[in-house]
Amino acid sequence: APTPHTSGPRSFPAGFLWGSATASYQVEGAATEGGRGPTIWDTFSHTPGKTHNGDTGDVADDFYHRYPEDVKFMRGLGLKTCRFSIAWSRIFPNGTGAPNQAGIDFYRRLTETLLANGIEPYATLFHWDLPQALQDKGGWENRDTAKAFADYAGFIAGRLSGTVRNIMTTNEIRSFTEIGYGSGRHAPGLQVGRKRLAQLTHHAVLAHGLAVRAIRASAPRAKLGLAENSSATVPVIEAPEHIAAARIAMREENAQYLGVILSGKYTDHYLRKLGADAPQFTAEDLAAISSPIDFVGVNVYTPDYVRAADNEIGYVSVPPPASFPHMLSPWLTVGPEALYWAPRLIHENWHPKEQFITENGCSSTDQMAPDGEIYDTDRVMYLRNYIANMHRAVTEGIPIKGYFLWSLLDNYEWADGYDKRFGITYVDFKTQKRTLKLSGHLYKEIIARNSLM
Ligand code: GBH
Repeated sequence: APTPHTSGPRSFPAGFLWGSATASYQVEGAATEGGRGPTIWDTFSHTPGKTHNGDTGDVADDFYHRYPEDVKFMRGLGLKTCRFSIAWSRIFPNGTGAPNQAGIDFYRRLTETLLANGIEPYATLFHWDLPQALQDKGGWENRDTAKAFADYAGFIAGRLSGTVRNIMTTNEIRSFTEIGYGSGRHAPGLQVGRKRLAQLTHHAVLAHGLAVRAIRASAPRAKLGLAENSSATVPVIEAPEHIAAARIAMREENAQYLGVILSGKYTDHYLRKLGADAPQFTAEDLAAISSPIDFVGVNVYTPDYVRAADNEIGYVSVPPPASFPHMLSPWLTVGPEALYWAPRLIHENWHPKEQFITENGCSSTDQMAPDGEIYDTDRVMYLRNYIANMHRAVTEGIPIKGYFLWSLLDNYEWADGYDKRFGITYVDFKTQKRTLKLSGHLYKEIIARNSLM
């Protein structure tokens, strides 16, 4: 095996955490086993016409049963860490009320198995699978959901404190609010309009903050953060005026998500833009929302190009032309420099102590060649270039401590069902057989050397 190094021109700092990321509903399956309660994704995926081909996460990667083999597989890749999510409805089948011991035991076994294989667990407490019982009471539109989340978070962090030291409260507040209640493409499939969307987004950031407080009380040694898909603003040309514009855009495009969480304020521009549709909130809410955290997780996929403009706010967005290259998912435009600019501009705006890239990856056609190999050379190209840009950020002193590739396995890609594969490992969904793709071999080499080649 190659010797890991830390001093070559393309190497990463010693101890850099290379990992992979997944989410409960996308991999676990066993949707009705172990006392798990129904979630909004069970309801949505079983509603005709909502997902590609009517696909559901009923079985997915069957990770609930196959995790012992899958963890061994991770170890074979050399992964140092694994990001997974806890299904709220396995712990509290109705969102609140009596806990379900079988659910707690599942995550205890999973995290013990990870540790026994030398892999550090990074747990996300909410990756979109809201208990249906809470949706029946209004979901994120109901402020009580924030309190219910904090209760669940404090409870499970305490119960797992023996094996789980690193916790992310939520995954992508921006996505589950905008797509669940704005466009309606994801569960619960609503289109509530701008005012209600702003208010429920406030409840979601409040849920994060209240959860931070609850976890500090129940698991004082935990390292806490969240995983957010910030808008990854990129200066269209790397010239000082456009860089300054991208810095402002980072602040304003993320004002109701990372911005309020890291600064404790909604920006004047955000509140002015919304006018009468601005959320109702108190100073106490803002204090809770901005409770200190230990790290910021950033999910990076696509660039949002901006340029300087002579207008009130100082920038305009530059939408990609129709010819712009993208991966198999039409939304996934290829802009490797997003993995340099997002961490840098987050650092320059809010100075979080540590950052992690909590997701980065892509969809590809992933056809199996006659020799049984999967030549996903486009994903190899994608990863090499994105990781090279992260390397630039690390080299310039942005405190990025680790990288979680999305995803270890092909899995249930939400409304796209099993049609879009994001794994570095191919999954035959008929047999559950796993086959490492060419991109998986690349990642294994990068981890072994702690360096790009
Ligand atoms: C992440 O979202 C998620 O955290 C993860 O669960 C997911 O599997 C992964 O990315 C890959 O998609 O279909 O036009 O409505 C990334 C941000 C936001 C990108 C929703 C896709 C849907 C666009 N995603 N967006 S559309």
